[in-house]
Amino acid sequence: MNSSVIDFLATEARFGARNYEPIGVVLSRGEGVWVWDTEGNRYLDCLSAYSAVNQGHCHPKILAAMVEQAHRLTLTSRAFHNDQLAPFYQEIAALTGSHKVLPMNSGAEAVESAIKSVRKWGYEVKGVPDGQAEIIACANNFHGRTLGIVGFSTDPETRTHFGPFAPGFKIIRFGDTAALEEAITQNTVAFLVEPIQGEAGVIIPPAGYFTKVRELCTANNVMLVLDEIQTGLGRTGKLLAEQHEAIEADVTLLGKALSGGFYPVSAVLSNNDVLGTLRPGQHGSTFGGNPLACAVARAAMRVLVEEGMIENAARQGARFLEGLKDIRANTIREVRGRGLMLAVELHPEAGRARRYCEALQGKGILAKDTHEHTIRIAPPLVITSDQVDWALEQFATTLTQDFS
Ligand code: IF1
Repeated sequence: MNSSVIDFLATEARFGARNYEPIGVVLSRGEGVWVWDTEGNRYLDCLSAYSAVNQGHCHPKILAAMVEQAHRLTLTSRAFHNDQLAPFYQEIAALTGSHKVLPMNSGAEAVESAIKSVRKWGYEVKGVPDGQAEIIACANNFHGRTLGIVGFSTDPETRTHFGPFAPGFKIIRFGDTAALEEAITQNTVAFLVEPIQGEAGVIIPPAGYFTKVRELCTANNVMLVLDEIQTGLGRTGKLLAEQHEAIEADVTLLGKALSGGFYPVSAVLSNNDVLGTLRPGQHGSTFGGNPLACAVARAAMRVLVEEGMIENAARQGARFLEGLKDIRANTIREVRGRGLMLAVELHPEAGRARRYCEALQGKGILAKDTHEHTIRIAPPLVITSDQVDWALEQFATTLTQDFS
Protein backbone atom coordinates (compact mmCIF):
# COMPACT_ATOMS: atom_id res chain seq x y z
CA MET A 1 0.00 0.00 0.00
CA ASN A 2 1.39 3.39 -0.87
CA SER A 3 1.24 6.39 1.42
CA SER A 4 -1.81 7.98 -0.18
CA VAL A 5 -3.83 4.82 0.44
CA ILE A 6 -2.70 4.79 4.05
CA ASP A 7 -3.76 8.45 4.30
CA PHE A 8 -7.23 7.65 2.99
CA LEU A 9 -7.67 4.83 5.47
CA ALA A 10 -6.32 6.88 8.39
CA THR A 11 -8.54 9.86 7.57
CA GLU A 12 -11.61 7.65 7.28
CA ALA A 13 -10.77 6.00 10.58
CA ARG A 14 -10.22 9.37 12.26
CA PHE A 15 -13.39 11.14 11.14
CA GLY A 16 -15.81 8.45 10.07
CA ALA A 17 -18.25 6.50 12.19
CA ARG A 18 -16.71 3.05 12.23
CA ASN A 19 -19.77 1.17 11.10
CA TYR A 20 -17.87 -0.63 8.32
CA GLU A 21 -14.72 -2.67 8.05
CA PRO A 22 -13.92 -2.48 4.30
CA ILE A 23 -11.31 -4.51 2.48
CA GLY A 24 -8.16 -2.37 2.20
CA VAL A 25 -8.59 -1.09 -1.31
CA VAL A 26 -9.41 2.50 -2.29
CA LEU A 27 -11.30 2.61 -5.58
CA SER A 28 -11.28 5.61 -7.85
CA ARG A 29 -12.64 4.45 -11.22
CA GLY A 30 -14.99 1.89 -12.72
CA GLU A 31 -16.05 0.68 -16.15
CA GLY A 32 -18.26 -2.33 -16.85
CA VAL A 33 -17.15 -5.24 -14.68
CA TRP A 34 -13.87 -3.53 -13.77
CA VAL A 35 -12.84 -1.14 -11.02
CA TRP A 36 -9.44 0.49 -10.49
CA ASP A 37 -7.82 1.54 -7.24
CA THR A 38 -5.87 4.76 -6.63
CA GLU A 39 -2.66 2.94 -7.52
CA GLY A 40 -3.98 1.89 -10.92
CA ASN A 41 -4.57 -1.80 -10.08
CA ARG A 42 -7.53 -3.30 -11.88
CA TYR A 43 -10.06 -5.65 -10.25
CA LEU A 44 -13.02 -7.66 -11.45
CA ASP A 45 -15.88 -6.47 -9.26
CA CYS A 46 -17.62 -9.53 -7.84
CA LEU A 47 -19.86 -7.56 -5.51
CA SER A 48 -21.40 -4.90 -7.79
CA ALA A 49 -22.12 -2.69 -4.77
CA TYR A 50 -24.40 -5.42 -3.41
CA SER A 51 -26.12 -5.75 -6.80
CA ALA A 52 -26.71 -2.04 -7.36
CA VAL A 53 -24.47 -1.94 -10.44
CA ASN A 54 -26.02 -4.84 -12.33
CA GLN A 55 -25.63 -2.81 -15.54
CA GLY A 56 -21.87 -2.43 -14.98
CA HIS A 57 -19.96 0.55 -13.64
CA CYS A 58 -20.56 3.93 -15.26
CA HIS A 59 -22.78 2.55 -18.02
CA PRO A 60 -22.45 5.15 -20.81
CA LYS A 61 -26.17 5.33 -21.61
CA ILE A 62 -27.22 5.77 -17.99
CA LEU A 63 -24.44 8.32 -17.59
CA ALA A 64 -25.68 10.24 -20.63
CA ALA A 65 -29.26 10.24 -19.34
CA MET A 66 -28.09 11.48 -15.96
CA VAL A 67 -25.93 14.27 -17.36
CA GLU A 68 -28.60 15.36 -19.80
CA GLN A 69 -31.26 15.48 -17.09
CA ALA A 70 -28.91 17.18 -14.62
CA HIS A 71 -28.53 20.02 -17.11
CA ARG A 72 -32.31 20.43 -17.39
CA LEU A 73 -33.97 19.83 -14.00
CA THR A 74 -32.96 17.81 -10.92
CA LEU A 75 -35.53 18.32 -8.19
CA THR A 76 -38.99 19.80 -7.99
CA SER A 77 -40.35 18.03 -4.92
CA ARG A 78 -43.71 16.39 -5.31
CA ALA A 79 -45.43 19.71 -4.66
CA PHE A 80 -45.31 20.06 -8.45
CA HIS A 81 -45.38 17.59 -11.31
CA ASN A 82 -42.24 16.89 -13.35
CA ASP A 83 -42.04 15.56 -16.89
CA GLN A 84 -39.98 12.46 -16.01
CA LEU A 85 -42.31 10.93 -13.43
CA ALA A 86 -45.16 9.85 -15.72
CA PRO A 87 -42.88 8.10 -18.25
CA PHE A 88 -41.00 6.46 -15.36
CA TYR A 89 -44.30 5.12 -13.97
CA GLN A 90 -45.36 3.89 -17.38
CA GLU A 91 -42.09 2.15 -18.11
CA ILE A 92 -41.63 0.48 -14.72
CA ALA A 93 -45.27 -0.65 -14.72
CA ALA A 94 -44.94 -2.08 -18.23
CA LEU A 95 -41.64 -3.80 -17.39
CA THR A 96 -42.88 -5.43 -14.18
CA GLY A 97 -46.60 -5.77 -14.85
CA SER A 98 -47.54 -3.63 -11.84
CA HIS A 99 -50.58 -1.39 -11.43
CA LYS A 100 -49.33 1.22 -9.01
CA VAL A 101 -45.91 2.70 -8.23
CA LEU A 102 -44.58 4.61 -5.24
CA PRO A 103 -41.14 6.08 -5.88
CA MET A 104 -38.69 6.38 -2.97
CA ASN A 105 -34.90 6.55 -2.65
CA SER A 106 -33.16 3.90 -0.57
CA GLY A 107 -34.17 0.27 -0.31
CA ALA A 108 -34.97 0.66 3.37
CA GLU A 109 -37.39 3.47 2.53
CA ALA A 110 -39.18 1.23 0.05
CA VAL A 111 -39.51 -1.45 2.75
CA GLU A 112 -40.79 1.09 5.30
CA SER A 113 -43.24 2.45 2.74
CA ALA A 114 -44.52 -1.06 2.02
CA ILE A 115 -44.99 -1.74 5.72
CA LYS A 116 -47.01 1.47 6.11
CA SER A 117 -49.06 0.70 3.00
CA VAL A 118 -49.95 -2.90 3.86
CA ARG A 119 -50.92 -1.88 7.38
CA LYS A 120 -53.21 0.81 5.98
CA TRP A 121 -54.61 -1.72 3.52
CA GLY A 122 -55.18 -4.10 6.43
CA TYR A 123 -57.24 -1.56 8.37
CA GLU A 124 -59.10 0.01 5.48
CA VAL A 125 -59.65 -2.89 3.09
CA LYS A 126 -59.22 -6.15 4.99
CA GLY A 127 -60.91 -4.82 8.12
CA VAL A 128 -58.27 -5.55 10.75
CA PRO A 129 -59.06 -3.77 14.05
CA ASP A 130 -57.00 -0.58 14.41
CA GLY A 131 -53.55 -1.12 15.88
CA GLN A 132 -53.72 -4.92 15.53
CA ALA A 133 -52.07 -5.47 12.14
CA GLU A 134 -49.48 -8.22 12.05
CA ILE A 135 -46.73 -8.68 9.51
CA ILE A 136 -44.88 -11.96 9.18
CA ALA A 137 -41.17 -11.90 8.29
CA CYS A 138 -38.44 -14.53 8.23
CA ALA A 139 -35.55 -15.42 10.49
CA ASN A 140 -32.23 -14.18 9.10
CA ASN A 141 -33.99 -11.54 6.99
CA PHE A 142 -32.23 -8.46 5.73
CA HIS A 143 -34.45 -5.57 4.69
CA GLY A 144 -32.40 -2.52 5.66
CA ARG A 145 -31.20 -0.44 8.58
CA THR A 146 -34.04 1.80 9.76
CA LEU A 147 -35.50 1.41 13.25
CA GLY A 148 -38.70 -0.13 11.93
CA ILE A 149 -36.74 -2.73 9.99
CA VAL A 150 -34.00 -3.63 12.45
CA GLY A 151 -36.76 -4.11 15.01
CA PHE A 152 -37.76 -7.33 13.26
CA SER A 153 -34.23 -8.45 12.38
CA THR A 154 -33.05 -11.62 14.09
CA ASP A 155 -29.36 -10.73 13.83
CA PRO A 156 -28.09 -9.51 17.21
CA GLU A 157 -25.43 -7.35 15.55
CA THR A 158 -28.09 -5.50 13.57
CA ARG A 159 -30.50 -4.83 16.44
CA THR A 160 -28.69 -4.87 19.79
CA HIS A 161 -29.04 -1.58 21.73
CA PHE A 162 -31.09 0.13 19.05
CA GLY A 163 -34.44 -0.52 20.74
CA PRO A 164 -37.15 -0.04 21.84
CA PHE A 165 -38.72 -1.32 18.66
CA ALA A 166 -42.16 -1.22 17.07
CA PRO A 167 -44.46 -4.20 17.70
CA GLY A 168 -46.49 -5.99 15.04
CA PHE A 169 -44.00 -8.45 13.56
CA LYS A 170 -43.84 -12.22 13.79
CA ILE A 171 -40.80 -14.23 12.76
CA ILE A 172 -40.94 -17.64 11.11
CA ARG A 173 -38.37 -19.95 9.55
CA PHE A 174 -37.48 -19.13 5.91
CA GLY A 175 -38.42 -21.89 3.47
CA ASP A 176 -41.04 -23.39 5.80
CA THR A 177 -44.63 -23.15 4.52
CA ALA A 178 -46.09 -24.99 7.52
CA ALA A 179 -44.65 -22.25 9.74
CA LEU A 180 -46.31 -19.62 7.57
CA GLU A 181 -49.65 -21.37 7.70
CA GLU A 182 -49.42 -21.58 11.46
CA ALA A 183 -48.38 -17.95 11.91
CA ILE A 184 -51.21 -16.42 9.88
CA THR A 185 -54.12 -15.02 11.92
CA GLN A 186 -57.12 -12.87 11.02
CA ASN A 187 -54.96 -9.83 11.73
CA THR A 188 -52.13 -10.80 9.39
CA VAL A 189 -51.83 -8.17 6.69
CA ALA A 190 -48.64 -9.26 4.95
CA PHE A 191 -45.83 -11.74 4.58
CA LEU A 192 -42.58 -9.86 3.87
CA VAL A 193 -39.83 -12.03 2.44
CA GLU A 194 -36.73 -12.04 0.22
CA PRO A 195 -37.00 -14.49 -2.73
CA ILE A 196 -33.42 -15.52 -1.94
CA GLN A 197 -31.95 -14.41 1.36
CA GLY A 198 -28.90 -12.31 0.47
CA GLU A 199 -27.24 -11.22 3.68
CA ALA A 200 -28.01 -14.60 5.24
CA GLY A 201 -25.58 -16.06 2.67
CA VAL A 202 -27.52 -16.52 -0.58
CA ILE A 203 -30.04 -18.96 0.87
CA ILE A 204 -32.29 -20.42 -1.83
CA PRO A 205 -35.60 -21.82 -0.53
CA PRO A 206 -36.75 -25.35 -1.44
CA ALA A 207 -38.37 -25.73 -4.89
CA GLY A 208 -42.09 -25.03 -4.72
CA TYR A 209 -41.80 -22.85 -1.61
CA PHE A 210 -43.09 -19.68 -3.25
CA THR A 211 -45.87 -21.49 -5.11
CA LYS A 212 -47.20 -22.66 -1.75
CA VAL A 213 -46.54 -19.26 -0.13
CA ARG A 214 -48.57 -17.64 -2.88
CA GLU A 215 -51.44 -20.09 -2.30
CA LEU A 216 -51.44 -19.48 1.46
CA CYS A 217 -51.36 -15.71 1.08
CA THR A 218 -54.20 -15.74 -1.44
CA ALA A 219 -56.31 -18.14 0.63
CA ASN A 220 -55.92 -15.95 3.74
CA ASN A 221 -56.12 -12.52 2.11
CA VAL A 222 -52.54 -11.75 3.16
CA MET A 223 -50.43 -9.47 0.95
CA LEU A 224 -47.29 -11.20 -0.32
CA VAL A 225 -44.54 -8.58 -0.21
CA LEU A 226 -41.40 -9.66 -2.04
CA ASP A 227 -38.26 -7.70 -1.27
CA GLU A 228 -36.57 -7.90 -4.68
CA ILE A 229 -34.21 -5.04 -3.86
CA GLN A 230 -31.27 -7.40 -4.23
CA THR A 231 -32.72 -10.25 -6.33
CA GLY A 232 -34.58 -8.02 -8.78
CA LEU A 233 -33.68 -6.51 -12.12
CA GLY A 234 -31.92 -9.47 -13.65
CA ARG A 235 -29.62 -10.56 -10.83
CA THR A 236 -30.97 -14.11 -10.65
CA GLY A 237 -31.27 -14.57 -14.41
CA LYS A 238 -34.88 -13.36 -14.59
CA LEU A 239 -36.17 -9.81 -14.37
CA LEU A 240 -37.71 -10.69 -10.99
CA ALA A 241 -36.82 -13.71 -8.89
CA GLU A 242 -40.55 -14.46 -8.45
CA GLN A 243 -40.58 -15.59 -12.09
CA HIS A 244 -38.54 -18.68 -11.20
CA GLU A 245 -41.73 -20.07 -9.65
CA ALA A 246 -44.09 -18.24 -11.98
CA ILE A 247 -45.83 -16.42 -9.16
CA GLU A 248 -46.78 -12.77 -8.72
CA ALA A 249 -46.30 -10.83 -5.53
CA ASP A 250 -48.96 -8.36 -4.39
CA VAL A 251 -46.23 -5.89 -3.52
CA THR A 252 -42.73 -5.88 -5.04
CA LEU A 253 -39.86 -3.79 -3.74
CA LEU A 254 -37.09 -2.63 -6.04
CA GLY A 255 -34.01 -0.51 -5.34
CA LYS A 256 -30.29 -0.83 -5.91
CA ALA A 257 -29.98 -1.59 -9.66
CA LEU A 258 -33.08 0.47 -10.43
CA SER A 259 -30.54 3.26 -10.97
CA GLY A 260 -27.64 1.14 -12.17
CA GLY A 261 -25.72 2.44 -9.18
CA PHE A 262 -25.78 6.11 -10.16
CA TYR A 263 -28.16 7.37 -7.59
CA PRO A 264 -30.44 6.01 -4.85
CA VAL A 265 -33.74 5.10 -6.50
CA SER A 266 -36.24 2.64 -5.06
CA ALA A 267 -39.87 1.83 -5.67
CA VAL A 268 -42.83 0.05 -4.17
CA LEU A 269 -44.88 -1.68 -6.87
CA SER A 270 -48.30 -3.04 -6.06
CA ASN A 271 -51.71 -4.06 -7.17
CA ASN A 272 -54.34 -1.31 -7.04
CA ASP A 273 -55.56 -2.06 -3.53
CA VAL A 274 -52.42 -1.60 -1.43
CA LEU A 275 -50.95 1.64 -2.74
CA GLY A 276 -54.49 2.78 -3.50
CA THR A 277 -55.05 3.37 0.22
CA LEU A 278 -52.52 6.23 0.37
CA ARG A 279 -54.15 9.65 0.20
CA PRO A 280 -52.48 13.05 -0.24
CA GLY A 281 -50.38 14.02 2.75
CA GLN A 282 -50.15 10.52 4.20
CA HIS A 283 -46.74 9.56 2.85
CA GLY A 284 -43.94 11.17 0.86
CA SER A 285 -40.32 12.07 0.38
CA THR A 286 -38.49 15.22 -0.74
CA PHE A 287 -36.40 13.34 -3.28
CA GLY A 288 -38.69 10.41 -4.13
CA GLY A 289 -39.75 10.56 -7.78
CA ASN A 290 -37.50 13.48 -8.65
CA PRO A 291 -36.74 14.06 -12.33
CA LEU A 292 -33.07 13.14 -12.07
CA ALA A 293 -33.91 9.84 -10.35
CA CYS A 294 -36.64 9.08 -12.87
CA ALA A 295 -34.41 9.81 -15.88
CA VAL A 296 -31.63 7.65 -14.45
CA ALA A 297 -34.00 4.79 -13.61
CA ARG A 298 -35.57 4.91 -17.06
CA ALA A 299 -32.16 4.52 -18.69
CA ALA A 300 -31.13 1.84 -16.18
CA MET A 301 -34.22 -0.25 -16.98
CA ARG A 302 -33.85 0.31 -20.72
CA VAL A 303 -30.25 -0.91 -20.99
CA LEU A 304 -30.98 -3.92 -18.81
CA VAL A 305 -33.51 -5.12 -21.39
CA GLU A 306 -32.04 -3.74 -24.63
CA GLU A 307 -28.58 -5.09 -23.99
CA GLY A 308 -29.76 -8.57 -23.01
CA MET A 309 -28.31 -8.38 -19.51
CA ILE A 310 -30.97 -10.57 -17.94
CA GLU A 311 -30.36 -13.44 -20.38
CA ASN A 312 -26.62 -12.94 -19.94
CA ALA A 313 -27.02 -13.23 -16.16
CA ALA A 314 -28.76 -16.59 -16.63
CA ARG A 315 -26.11 -17.83 -19.06
CA GLN A 316 -23.02 -16.62 -17.23
CA GLY A 317 -24.52 -17.49 -13.87
CA ALA A 318 -24.91 -21.11 -14.93
CA ARG A 319 -21.33 -21.14 -16.23
CA PHE A 320 -19.99 -19.58 -13.01
CA LEU A 321 -21.96 -21.97 -10.78
CA GLU A 322 -20.82 -25.03 -12.73
CA GLY A 323 -17.23 -23.81 -12.64
CA LEU A 324 -17.36 -23.24 -8.90
CA LYS A 325 -18.84 -26.71 -8.38
CA ASP A 326 -15.97 -28.18 -10.39
CA ILE A 327 -13.36 -26.74 -8.05
CA ARG A 328 -12.00 -29.56 -5.94
CA ALA A 329 -10.95 -27.96 -2.68
CA ASN A 330 -11.22 -29.19 0.90
CA THR A 331 -12.07 -25.66 1.95
CA ILE A 332 -15.45 -25.68 0.19
CA ARG A 333 -18.52 -26.85 2.05
CA GLU A 334 -21.18 -25.80 -0.44
CA VAL A 335 -21.63 -23.73 -3.58
CA ARG A 336 -25.00 -22.03 -4.10
CA GLY A 337 -26.43 -19.69 -6.66
CA ARG A 338 -29.10 -18.62 -9.05
CA GLY A 339 -28.14 -16.48 -12.00
CA LEU A 340 -25.28 -14.22 -10.96
CA MET A 341 -26.21 -14.30 -7.27
CA LEU A 342 -23.66 -16.85 -6.08
CA ALA A 343 -21.96 -17.92 -2.87
CA VAL A 344 -19.22 -20.25 -1.76
CA GLU A 345 -19.65 -21.48 1.80
CA LEU A 346 -16.39 -22.60 3.36
CA HIS A 347 -15.91 -25.29 5.95
CA PRO A 348 -15.58 -23.61 9.36
CA GLU A 349 -12.09 -25.18 9.70
CA ALA A 350 -10.97 -23.44 6.51
CA GLY A 351 -10.66 -20.11 8.32
CA ARG A 352 -12.55 -16.87 7.86
CA ALA A 353 -13.97 -16.01 4.43
CA ARG A 354 -12.48 -12.56 4.87
CA ARG A 355 -8.96 -14.02 4.45
CA TYR A 356 -9.98 -15.57 1.14
CA CYS A 357 -11.46 -12.28 -0.04
CA GLU A 358 -8.16 -10.57 0.80
CA ALA A 359 -6.28 -13.23 -1.15
CA LEU A 360 -8.66 -12.76 -4.08
CA GLN A 361 -7.92 -9.04 -3.97
CA GLY A 362 -4.27 -9.91 -4.56
CA LYS A 363 -5.36 -11.82 -7.66
CA GLY A 364 -7.45 -8.98 -9.06
CA ILE A 365 -10.89 -9.94 -7.78
CA LEU A 366 -13.04 -8.04 -5.30
CA ALA A 367 -15.52 -10.20 -3.46
CA LYS A 368 -17.18 -9.82 -0.08
CA ASP A 369 -17.47 -12.24 2.80
CA THR A 370 -20.65 -12.63 4.77
CA HIS A 371 -21.25 -14.41 8.07
CA GLU A 372 -17.65 -15.52 8.66
CA HIS A 373 -17.60 -18.46 6.29
CA THR A 374 -19.33 -17.43 3.08
CA ILE A 375 -17.91 -15.63 0.05
CA ARG A 376 -20.57 -13.83 -1.92
CA ILE A 377 -20.08 -13.53 -5.70
CA ALA A 378 -22.24 -11.12 -7.70
CA PRO A 379 -20.49 -9.52 -10.68
CA PRO A 380 -22.20 -7.01 -12.97
CA LEU A 381 -24.59 -8.73 -15.39
CA VAL A 382 -22.45 -7.66 -18.36
CA ILE A 383 -19.72 -10.18 -17.52
CA THR A 384 -18.47 -12.28 -20.46
CA SER A 385 -17.60 -16.00 -20.66
CA ASP A 386 -13.89 -15.22 -20.80
CA GLN A 387 -14.16 -13.07 -17.71
CA VAL A 388 -16.10 -15.79 -15.88
CA ASP A 389 -13.43 -18.33 -16.82
CA TRP A 390 -10.65 -16.04 -15.68
CA ALA A 391 -12.46 -15.40 -12.39
CA LEU A 392 -12.91 -19.15 -11.89
CA GLU A 393 -9.17 -19.67 -12.24
CA GLN A 394 -8.55 -17.11 -9.52
CA PHE A 395 -11.18 -18.70 -7.26
CA ALA A 396 -9.72 -22.16 -7.88
CA THR A 397 -6.18 -21.16 -6.89
CA THR A 398 -7.41 -19.17 -3.89
CA LEU A 399 -9.80 -21.79 -2.56
CA THR A 400 -7.18 -24.53 -2.71
CA GLN A 401 -4.99 -22.51 -0.35
CA ASP A 402 -5.41 -22.98 3.41
CA PHE A 403 -5.86 -19.87 5.57
CA SER A 404 -7.01 -21.62 8.73
C1 IF1 B 1 -25.22 -2.25 3.91
C2 IF1 B 1 -26.35 -7.11 3.06
C3 IF1 B 1 -26.55 -7.02 0.68
C4 IF1 B 1 -31.26 -5.69 0.84
C5 IF1 B 1 -32.58 -6.12 0.75
C6 IF1 B 1 -33.37 -4.03 1.45
C7 IF1 B 1 -32.10 -3.51 1.55
C8 IF1 B 1 -31.02 -4.36 1.25
C9 IF1 B 1 -32.88 -7.53 0.32
C10 IF1 B 1 -31.88 -2.09 1.99
C11 IF1 B 1 -29.67 -3.86 1.39
C12 IF1 B 1 -27.39 -4.08 1.65
C13 IF1 B 1 -27.14 -2.85 2.42
C14 IF1 B 1 -25.65 -2.88 2.64
C15 IF1 B 1 -25.26 -4.29 2.64
C16 IF1 B 1 -26.28 -4.93 1.76
C17 IF1 B 1 -26.42 -6.35 1.80
F1 IF1 B 1 -25.19 -7.71 3.12
F2 IF1 B 1 -26.50 -6.39 4.13
F3 IF1 B 1 -27.32 -8.02 3.00
F4 IF1 B 1 -26.83 -6.46 -0.41
F5 IF1 B 1 -26.37 -8.29 0.63
N1 IF1 B 1 -33.58 -5.29 1.07
N2 IF1 B 1 -28.65 -4.55 1.35
O1 IF1 B 1 -30.24 -6.53 0.54
O2 IF1 B 1 -31.48 -1.27 0.95
O3 IF1 B 1 -31.54 0.85 2.25
O4 IF1 B 1 -29.35 -0.18 1.76
O5 IF1 B 1 -30.71 0.83 -0.08
O6 IF1 B 1 -24.04 -1.90 3.95
O7 IF1 B 1 -26.03 -2.13 4.85
P1 IF1 B 1 -30.73 0.13 1.24
